[in-house]
Amino acid sequence: MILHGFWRSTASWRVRIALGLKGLEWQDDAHNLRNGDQNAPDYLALNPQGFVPALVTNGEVLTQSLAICEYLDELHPEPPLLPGTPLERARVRAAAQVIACDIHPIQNLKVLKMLRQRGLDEAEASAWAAEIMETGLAAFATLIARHDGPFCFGDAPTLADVALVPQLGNARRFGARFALGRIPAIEHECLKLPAFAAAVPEMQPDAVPA
Ligand SMILES: N[C@@H](CCC(=O)N[C@@H](CS)C(=O)NCC(=O)O)C(=O)O
Repeated sequence: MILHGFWRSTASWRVRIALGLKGLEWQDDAHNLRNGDQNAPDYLALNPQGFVPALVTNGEVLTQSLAICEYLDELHPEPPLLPGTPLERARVRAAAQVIACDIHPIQNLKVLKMLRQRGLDEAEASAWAAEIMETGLAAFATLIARHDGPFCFGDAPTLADVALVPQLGNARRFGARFALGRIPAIEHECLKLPAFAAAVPEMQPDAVPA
């Protein structure tokens, strides 16, 4: 499998965690988003959205990180990323989508670039991203509050944790406050697991030192 990604991309990070949790091996093909590699014709042929990640497996190209994670989960059911009942699965998917559908898409690189083109300066664009993350993560914390830990939904990581941990990395980058409810404890617990620890941006071959 080839994972087209970028070290600091939170969506690529989600897939790295899922691959790691499943004990799968893959090769990285890095595309530097800062240089616009995602818009090169060769890459657009893989993902016309100009987004990473894309996973190439058995000659097929898969896009959208959550769809990729669920594909991996269906092919490699252990350990499961989704729980056993429809109700529990709906809850986990809802939490993951708070991040992947309602937080991340409105503060990603493309959107921040558009805001800058429309006159926001660097500080204003960063403040936008931080505010989106703070309000979204506050809702996420409330959503999972009534569930037991140490992970978002019980004693094993799910798709919700796979989405959460990378978003916290992004929140940190933009100075967003996220020490809400169980969130810091969940991050701490996840990072004890090798799959989460190996997936952090700084551990990736294309990482650029700060
Ligand atoms: N919903 C997509 C989002 C993908 C996405 O936004 N990727 C970002 C990096 S995290 C990207 O490639 N951005 C390039 C750009 O904004 O130009 C997914 O989950 O895969």
